[in-house]
Amino acid sequence: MRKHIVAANWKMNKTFQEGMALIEDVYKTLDGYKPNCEVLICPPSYFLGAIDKKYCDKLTFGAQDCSEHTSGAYTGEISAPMIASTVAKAVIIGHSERRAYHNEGSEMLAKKVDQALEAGLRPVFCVGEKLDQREDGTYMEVVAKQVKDALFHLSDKDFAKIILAYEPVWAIGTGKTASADQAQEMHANIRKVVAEKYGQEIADNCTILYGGSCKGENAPELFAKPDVDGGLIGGASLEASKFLPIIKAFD
Ligand code: 3PY
Repeated sequence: MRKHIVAANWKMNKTFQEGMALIEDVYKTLDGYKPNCEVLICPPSYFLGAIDKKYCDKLTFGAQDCSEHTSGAYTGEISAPMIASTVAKAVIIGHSERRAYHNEGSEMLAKKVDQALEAGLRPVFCVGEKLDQREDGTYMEVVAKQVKDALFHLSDKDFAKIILAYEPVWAIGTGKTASADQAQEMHANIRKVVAEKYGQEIADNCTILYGGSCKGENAPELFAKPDVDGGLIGGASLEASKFLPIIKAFD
């Protein structure tokens, strides 16, 4: 059975003290409770070196981005090996905010994925269509192309380490959520595209998360869909009391 994951994308939120307190809060809310999913927390990278290993018995950690370079004169950048030298085991790559505000296209994202894999991190690779692409009916091809262009150079062994996250851009930070049926339709198509290249077994084992205004109220319906394997959670991951119901949606 493929892995279910509820992942928190804190984006650029929380001071160091607030972030450490939130990790402690999330950890405490899991006290005496065994989630039916992996709980992955992706805070701003500068937290990662300071996170106590004691949290890793219940939580896994990841970064929100990595450089496409290994090291060198790239002021402000953080490399995959740097991330991997902390508690982090994963890294989000290709979030629509990075694609939009930092001009990240498939060629660059493919290099970031290679960097992450080389450093032993699991890439959480984000895809998703914009509103006009949803409305003009091209959304399936758009998302299939994002998957193919950045990932289909990978070997079977490497592709098997990828976690995919479908985040329709029109549902990010807008309060709008794809309906559970819209998410299922897209996830099933992504899995089909993966199966055509890598075979049914790898496709069936690939975790595909839904992201975009996912919260406690809609998570149970979304996660009940057969091809939705969890969520990549923005705003609702910034308070333990809002995040916990999403984790519990797998109960
Ligand atoms: C959101 O839920 O808004 C996200 O972008 C999660 O990555």
